[in-house]
Amino acid sequence: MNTETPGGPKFMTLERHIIEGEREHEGATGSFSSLLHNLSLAAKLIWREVTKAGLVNILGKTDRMNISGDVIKKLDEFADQTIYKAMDHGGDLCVMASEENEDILQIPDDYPHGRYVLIYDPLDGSGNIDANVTIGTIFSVYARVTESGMGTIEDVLQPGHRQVAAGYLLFGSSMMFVYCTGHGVHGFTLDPSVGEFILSHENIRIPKRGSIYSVNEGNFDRWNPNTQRYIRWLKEEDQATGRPYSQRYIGSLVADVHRTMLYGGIYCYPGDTRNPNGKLRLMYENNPLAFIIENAGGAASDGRRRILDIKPTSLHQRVSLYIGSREDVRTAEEFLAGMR
Ligand code: P6P
Repeated sequence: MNTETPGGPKFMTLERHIIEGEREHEGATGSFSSLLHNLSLAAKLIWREVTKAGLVNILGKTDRMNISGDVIKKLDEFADQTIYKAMDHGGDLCVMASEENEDILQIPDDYPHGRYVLIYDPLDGSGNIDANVTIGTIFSVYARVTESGMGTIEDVLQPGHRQVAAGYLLFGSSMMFVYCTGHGVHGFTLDPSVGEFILSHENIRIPKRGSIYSVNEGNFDRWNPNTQRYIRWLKEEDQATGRPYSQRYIGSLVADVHRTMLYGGIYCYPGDTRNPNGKLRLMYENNPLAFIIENAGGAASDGRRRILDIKPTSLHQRVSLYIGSREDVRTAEEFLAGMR
């Protein structure tokens, strides 16, 4: 515990933080807390395999592709199954949806059905697994819209502004659990010696403008001219506006967005001539990260519309993403609208 500097982050575990959050909601049944607790257990189980990757036969590919055409890695499959099994019997959920599965995932009939919906990307950035680069899990929680019983696609296809919570797990030099229930964004770092997530980043706030941009410039020739002009503008010399920006791109969305939230700047995945709506999935990636970034004081758009206002039309639909510091996202939107 940090006793030298009074006023530093209080010594708080994720469990305690969840319980205190529950107490602020009159009439809370504890179901939401139970959901988050079970998710934190799944996080530790996935982390245990991620740290062993390379030592046991958990690396490499399966012979399956997901609906989005991505080859499913063994660790993807492990993470997907671990989350489902950790969450299916708690009685908190009426339905789930995973980026690795084409359709919604029903709760087994013999388990109770609850009032929440869990949508998750079990292991994002999995192309980096074999190279030991940071990867992550992204999750999103909604309240069901149907009355009772088995959840339906209607419970899942909700606009992002209806999320009641969102978060991500970061498997990097240390393991982090970052989440938001609409009252600030809080990061917890796993202390493996006690197996507890300890509050390490309380109430994360993103700078209103940064000096880092994060995009795969390999796609430059396929972008539309306004997108190309924006990225060129970031690289021009102009001390008055803090340019040129530095370029950082890990190729793991969770890691790139986490850095953007802490340091400021912008992460972009633009549409292009090959993928007009970009590569990232609205329900599994853009919505949860937009909910988090907005709660940290930032912004997230598809270049024109606020991500959280987009009404989803299909489970795996892709949407371009510009996410980060509020002023950086606004500047990007001005270029994309041809206003600059
Ligand atoms: P590209 C990983 O597959 C992912 O979904 C995100 O984690 C990452 O930001 C993006 O794709 C990388 O895509 O086209 O730059 O390799």
